[in-house]
Amino acid sequence: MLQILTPEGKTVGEPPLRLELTRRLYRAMVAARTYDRKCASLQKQGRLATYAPFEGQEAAQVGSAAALSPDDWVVASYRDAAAMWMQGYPWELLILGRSGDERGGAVPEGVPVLPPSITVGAHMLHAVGLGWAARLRGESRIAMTYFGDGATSEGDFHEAMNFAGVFRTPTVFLCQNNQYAISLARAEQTRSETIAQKGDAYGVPGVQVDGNDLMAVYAASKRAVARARSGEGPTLIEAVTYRLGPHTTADDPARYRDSAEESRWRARDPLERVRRYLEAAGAWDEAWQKQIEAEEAAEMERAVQAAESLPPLDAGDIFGAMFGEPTPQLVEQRAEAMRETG
Ligand SMILES: Cc1ncc(C[n+]2csc(CCOP(=O)(O)OP(=O)(O)O)c2C)c(N)n1
Ligand SMILES: [Mg+2]
Repeated sequence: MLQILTPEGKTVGEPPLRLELTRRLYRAMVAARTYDRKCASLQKQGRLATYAPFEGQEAAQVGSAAALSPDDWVVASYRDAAAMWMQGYPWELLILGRSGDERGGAVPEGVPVLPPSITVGAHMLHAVGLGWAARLRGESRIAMTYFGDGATSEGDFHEAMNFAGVFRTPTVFLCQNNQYAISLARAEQTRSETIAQKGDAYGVPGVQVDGNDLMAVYAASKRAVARARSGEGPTLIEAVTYRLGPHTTADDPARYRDSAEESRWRARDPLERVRRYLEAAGAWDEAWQKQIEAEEAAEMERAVQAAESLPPLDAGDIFGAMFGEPTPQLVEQRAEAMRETG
């Protein structure tokens, strides 16, 4: 397993990131954690629907997305807000989407990110298709797709990997192995020793990295992105990490795992290890920490305000999101919804 930054914040070998970029990505992880905790709190206040927190997985998402060029695709799941935001998806749309408002899925022009997939695994195929389309058009953009350990048991994962392997599509498969698929532990998910080795069957190189190590994730992603862009084909990256919170706000992890396990992983907090590294390099102090936390908190307040100050969605509008020309059934359903909601 590739590790560059140890939990104590010491580097093994040459760091792949310069100090200034490390500081920027640390700040991005602080922003991601601010968003995540804000959403969990909004959900408790009844202002969001079910929310899937990703605390503990910030390095896996930020470190991988940082390896992309601005027009590369991000095709992700419900737990990957930080990766989507890194590639330009605004916080306010992520918040809006989680409040159940369809307008959260309207991706701004020029942002190469698909709305998050709730269907486990289905979106990996979309990422393969987007990369394949880019290749056919002679574009150099690639697609990075984010999914979990559980998603690698889905048929869609195998179809996506096979197609990508056969056609050498420019796809990076980024698996966040967070040890659980809801309550199902990783060991019960698959007899495969690692998830990375699942790439072997498809001729797709697989690499396992410490997913709580920003530098290892970044280094592996950089290599995979370069490989995809140069036409050498896909890579499967297994980022070994841990979901510190519940599966969603509707889940109680105490029913299937013990708190000692959570404490062990808390000690491997991806933010804390970068913080230690920066501090040792003289590039972190309390004042800066307070400043960025305050600025990110203010930014999140702005995003919440922007999401919540939109005029209410007309119930009829949700029927317009799927087809240019609505089907007769949709016309009928829309009329019914309008009658019921007045
Ligand atoms: C096709 C499909 N089957 C089942 C579900 C219900 N479901 C939602 S999340 C989840 C577990 C997914 O686990 P994993 O892929 O490890 O991702 P994680 O939630 O841990 O990020 C399941 C079974 C779903 N959304 N879609
Ligand atoms: Mg999982």
